[in-house]
Amino acid sequence: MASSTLLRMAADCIFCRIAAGTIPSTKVFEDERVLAFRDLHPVAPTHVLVIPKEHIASTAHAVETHEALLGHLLLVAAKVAEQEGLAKGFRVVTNTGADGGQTVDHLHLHVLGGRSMTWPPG
Ligand code: DGP
Repeated sequence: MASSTLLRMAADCIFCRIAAGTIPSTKVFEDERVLAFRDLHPVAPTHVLVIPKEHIASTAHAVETHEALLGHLLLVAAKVAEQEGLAKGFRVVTNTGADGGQTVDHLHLHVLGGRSMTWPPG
């Protein structure tokens, strides 16, 4: 295995297992560093999660060495939105920690679209 594909994984992390392919998902985009797949409980007509394959628990756990990866995640979110035909707009959300509403402790971007979003979020 190439060293670039030796990614850190966390035991008992659902999204690490999805990234490894041991839990199935409906993939919409994948490259060496990230995976995008449809959310199991969509809250919008389009609801895709974009995750790093490397385990990072949340935005709050990201460090300087993740800078390029974090930028890549956002670019992939935009690519997914284009691929999904969200020309009228979309929302990218990353819930962080208990008060942020995070339920899966593996950093992920929600790409939401296909309907008009409200503000402020609940
Ligand atoms: P958050 O609450 O921000 O941590 O978002 C976690 C999202 O992950 C939530 O919208 C539901 C989704 N989710 C949880 N488990 C699975 C799973 O096994 N497969 C898929 N596709 N999505 C999942």
